[in-house]
Order: sequence, then structure tokens, then C-alpha cells
Amino acid sequence: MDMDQRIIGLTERKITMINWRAALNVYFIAGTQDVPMGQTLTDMLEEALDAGITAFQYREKGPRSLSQPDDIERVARACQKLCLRYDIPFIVNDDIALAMKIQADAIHIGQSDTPLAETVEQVKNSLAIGLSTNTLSEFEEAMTQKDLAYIGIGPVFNTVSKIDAQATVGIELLKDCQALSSAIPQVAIGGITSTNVQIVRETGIDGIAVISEIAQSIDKQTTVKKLKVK
Ligand code: TZP
Ligand code: MG
Repeated sequence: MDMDQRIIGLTERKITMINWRAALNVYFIAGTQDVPMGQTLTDMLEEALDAGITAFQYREKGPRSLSQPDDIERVARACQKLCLRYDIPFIVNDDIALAMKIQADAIHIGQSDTPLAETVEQVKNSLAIGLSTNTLSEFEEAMTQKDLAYIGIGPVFNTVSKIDAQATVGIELLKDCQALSSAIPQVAIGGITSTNVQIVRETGIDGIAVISEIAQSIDKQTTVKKLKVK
């Protein structure tokens, strides 16, 4: 099996066709709360897609986020449609029911969300799964899970985008994780910018996940170009 393709379930584009290592290159995450005044999430996402992001996670969370399920589903579907048009994976954060209902490409869970075993059971092989880790032991445990499409590691640096973020883990943890194993694709997250991306890339990690650096950029073409590895 081609490990980069993480063949987990169905034969659709969704899971079998996604090369997660490539998709993690520049992984943009956003929800309504991350959109600058005067813009909409879909406008912002379209600019980011035009600029060359390689995956998108819909994460509706925290102050200023939408709370009505109907609104969330409508926005999620609009974002999914855009991602389909640009042929990049559309991932839903945390909300398994929504991800299943709209048949997203993947669900992303954190350590304090629905446990992995339960998530695997609920998605019934129809969604890929990504998991966040914040320590070496969480990463080691994640590496033993055959059901994971990719693993997130962070927050690498201070972040303004997640109020309940864990303590920063720094570049050292990224290096330690890489040294341990790279069998499952890995993405770094938390406070990554055009200025510090180089040292993150030097660890050899597959990709970077960002919110604010892209959401707040007034020149997304230039920002994504700086973040991206060709
Ligand atoms: N998980 C760990 S840090 C973080 C999430 C969702 C937020 C990343 O946002 P930013 O603005 O790129 O620091
Ligand atoms: Mg979560």
C-alpha cells in the first residue's frame, strides 16, 4: 500500500485519492470567528484557494462563531463546494454529525473531543480522521493508530486563535516526533507565520496548519507563496 494515500475505506476521491502528505503542505483552518470585519468566510476562503492552499478545515468555534446548526451547515456546505471546485480536501473540525451529514473528506479531532475509537466507529469508514497531539506521548500513542490519515502537532508557538490552547511545544517537539516516526503524515500548528515558517519546515514535517496568518493577510497570494513548499 502507498502509505501516503492512507487507504482507509471507500473507493471515492474522499479517502483513497487523497495524498495527505501533499494536502498538508499549506492547510488553512477557519470559521466565521476568524473572518476580518466586512468579509465573509466564503470570500476569504476563495481568496485563499486562489492563492494555493492545499487543504481547508472548517472550524466554527469560540467567540463570534456561529451557533445555529442550520447556519453552520449552510456555511459548511458553501465552503465544501468551493474546496471541491479547487480539488482540495474539505475537513470538518470536531463535529462528527455534520461531517457525516455533508460527507466531508475528513473529520479533525483533538485530545479532548470524541475519543478516537468512538470516532472511528461513528464515521464507519466513510471519513478520513486527523488527530491533534500536544505531547510526545500523545504523538507516540497516535502513531500506533492505523485509522489516522494524519497527525497534528502543536501549538508550536503562541497563538491568538484558540483560547483554550495547550502550552506551546516549540520546534523541539516537532523534531522529536519526526525522529520517532514519519509513517503517518504530520502537520505543525500554532502561531506559524511567513517569518517563522522556515524553522518549522527545517524539521522535515510534511506541512503547516494556519489560521491567522492567512485569514488576516491582505495579500493572500504572497502569504501563501511564502508558506508553501513547491
Ligand atoms: N490548535 C492548536 S493552535 C490552533 C489550533 C486550532 C490555532 C492556530 O491558529 P494560528 O492563528 O495559526 O496560531
Ligand atoms: Mg477540537
